[in-house]
Amino acid sequence: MAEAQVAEAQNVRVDRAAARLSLAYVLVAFLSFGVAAIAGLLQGLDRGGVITLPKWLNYYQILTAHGVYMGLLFTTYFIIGFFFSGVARTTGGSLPPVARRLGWLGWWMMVIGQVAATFEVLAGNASVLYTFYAPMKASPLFYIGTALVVVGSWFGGYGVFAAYRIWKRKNPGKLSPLFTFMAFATMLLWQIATIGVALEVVLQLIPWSFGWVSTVNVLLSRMLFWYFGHPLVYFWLLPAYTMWYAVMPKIVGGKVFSDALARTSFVMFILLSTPVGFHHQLLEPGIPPLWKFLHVILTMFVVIPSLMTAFNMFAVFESAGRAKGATGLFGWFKKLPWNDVRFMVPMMGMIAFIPGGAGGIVNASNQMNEVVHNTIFVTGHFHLTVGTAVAMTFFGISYWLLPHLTGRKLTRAANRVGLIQAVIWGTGMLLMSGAMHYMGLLGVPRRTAYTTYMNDPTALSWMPLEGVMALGGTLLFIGAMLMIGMVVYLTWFAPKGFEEYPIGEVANPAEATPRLLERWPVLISLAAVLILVAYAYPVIDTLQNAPPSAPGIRTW
Ligand code: HAS
Ligand code: CU
Repeated sequence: MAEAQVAEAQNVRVDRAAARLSLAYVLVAFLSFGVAAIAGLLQGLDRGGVITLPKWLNYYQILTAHGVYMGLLFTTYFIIGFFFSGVARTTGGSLPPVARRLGWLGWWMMVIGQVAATFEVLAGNASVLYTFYAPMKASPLFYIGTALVVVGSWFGGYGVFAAYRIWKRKNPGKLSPLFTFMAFATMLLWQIATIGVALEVVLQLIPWSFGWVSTVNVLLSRMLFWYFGHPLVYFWLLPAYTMWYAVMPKIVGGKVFSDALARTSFVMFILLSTPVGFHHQLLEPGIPPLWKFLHVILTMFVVIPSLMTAFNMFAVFESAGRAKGATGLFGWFKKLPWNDVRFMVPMMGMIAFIPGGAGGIVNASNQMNEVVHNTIFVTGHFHLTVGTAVAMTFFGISYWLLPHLTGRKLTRAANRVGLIQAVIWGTGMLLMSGAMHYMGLLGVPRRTAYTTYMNDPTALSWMPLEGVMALGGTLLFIGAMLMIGMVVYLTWFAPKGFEEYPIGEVANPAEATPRLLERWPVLISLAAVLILVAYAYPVIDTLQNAPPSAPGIRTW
């Protein structure tokens, strides 16, 4: 590409129509985030024994709200909004009309579904947590609402697919832009993943909650849930990885280390994310141990693309630093733009992902899972992964994405507040998640309201740690409110101007990326084979030899 073209490509601005769509998603994401943060604060203080919730507000009700709003709504809206903007940015600045229409349709479906589900949670008809484990039974409207959110997110995905296909048709034989490829791959993973939860909700939970059938096959419902539940966590992670691979190099003044490596890691996630669900059910009776073991092995394989990502990031940071004159083994470290909120916030997320990922490997290790399963160690694990690595990357993205979309500038003052926000969030998470990991090893259960277990001395000895958790949670709440303030400022009040949408250039454009990485029919078939190997026998076994089906219960 000629110099002038490169310069032009760098300054591509997402056009108004695409920006409005993207903004609609991102703003609902942060609205949901704010609600989730309030629920989080209340439950942290209640569990820590600092406050007592009023009679009309149940701990499990706000725990459900927190999980659904943070885990399902904040993430999904943000991801789709971010992807639409980046696809527009890397395919010429706009979205094809059909992609936008699909995007808006999806947005409306999600909003309607969200309102319905929220209504039921507030009414106290759905305190079933974000995993809605049967035989706990919520009202039909809760399941219908959440199903509508998922179907809406499919339409967001169809919008991304449409933009990708139209670009491909206009550029025959060319490799798609890296960002657009990653958005496509992630939404494809989401399609594969959500088959499980769609089957569970439509075939099992909705008919059962209406009373059309009186019992539910609990084992099958959980299998279908975790078929979805694990790739769900990569649906959260891959947009963060998209930022790390495709955007971060530009921010640190470096280049994309290897296009082929980046795409290979995403393809590995498509293949390996799904056939691993039993690592959430290692202690569940009724699943043959051999199949659990197979899922454990495959889980260790799906760690590889994350290790590749870690390698890639170090390579990007080191080569960027060396290009700026860094010497010695760690000289590059000092050359990183530590005062730039666009770098610093996602970087804190990355650092948190090292212990977060290590904890995941502990969880997945068959025998060690017996120690940590159903303890608050697991809660600590996912607050480091989704609550820190992913959330902080999303915060970091917002600092440039929002002003880019609204034609404003990220000011120096906003940059400084952003850094403070990040330190508060990071400290809160360190305290809360650190306490959670430690308490988990002591055997403290997860998903429990405040209790002293009839003043049992062991349980009483946990109380100071519960206090640390509550303190961390309070800091997180302050960080969340600051973040909301920044979102409002950057969307409506920051000075007008142009904020760059950073997209990295590939270091060695001459290095050929294997074409196989975009042969979707081949890759989807391979994924299907792995899913059949991992799930066909256990599902058939469960259908034929299921333990007695259960009637619904309300535990709250
Ligand atoms: Fe997990 C439970 C295993 C990753 C989220 N996980 C959960 C739950 C959630 C969750 C929400 O095997 C709870 C579900 C529930 O409610 O019951 N998890 C893993 C494994 C990984 C993993 C093996 N989890 C994630 C990610 C999540 C997430 C990512 C969200 C985004 N997880 C489990 C298991 C359970 C589980 C069991 C069930 C436990 C039970 O018994 O219930 C792996 O994917 C992790 C691989 C990651 C790495 C880290 C690589 C590091 C990188 C950063 C590099 C840093 C740089 C910066 C470059 C190996 C890429 C360096 C700079 C410096 C200055 C040093
Ligand atoms: Cu998992």
